[in-house]
Amino acid sequence: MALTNTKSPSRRAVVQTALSLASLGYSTIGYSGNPPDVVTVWKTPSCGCCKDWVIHLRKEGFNVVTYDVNDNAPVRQKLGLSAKFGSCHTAQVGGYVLEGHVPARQVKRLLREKPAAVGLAVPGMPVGSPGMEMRGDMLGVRDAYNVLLVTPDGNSRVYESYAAKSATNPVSKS
Ligand SMILES: [Cu+2]
Repeated sequence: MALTNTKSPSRRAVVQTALSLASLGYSTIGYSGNPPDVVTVWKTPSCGCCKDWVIHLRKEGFNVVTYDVNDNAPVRQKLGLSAKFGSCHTAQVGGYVLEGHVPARQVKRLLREKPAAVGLAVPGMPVGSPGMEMRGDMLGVRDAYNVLLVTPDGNSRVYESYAAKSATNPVSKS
């Protein structure tokens, strides 16, 4: 698709975005009936932090459908996301892929802004991300992490940065 030689750049950009979104449609994995606000999640049955992420999304108003799989890597691959972005669960919403503990706030922003992208990823499992909250002495602890916007060329850019936080209520031991 040529990006050059257009008389109306802004209009062309809108068309490009629409085409890119269409190419990322639900047909990629065979589910076609879900409205855009339904988040479909593939996770392993024993994954506790995956369940907690689903609870986070539901609290934030999303309808979530979950499927248990032995391994989410084949799903991730089928949805076109590189293993380098990999985490414990893979999801899809509105034609976008969500990988890992992506905060609901960025999912909502994604659906509002509708960028030409594969989706959002939080690689690994950062402590303190939604579903990865610590308890006890570690309550409130957060590792610094980035929410990545994965672009159609397979690269990514930072969509949101979360700074590290220390424990909110450290228990002193005497
Ligand atoms: Cu996890």
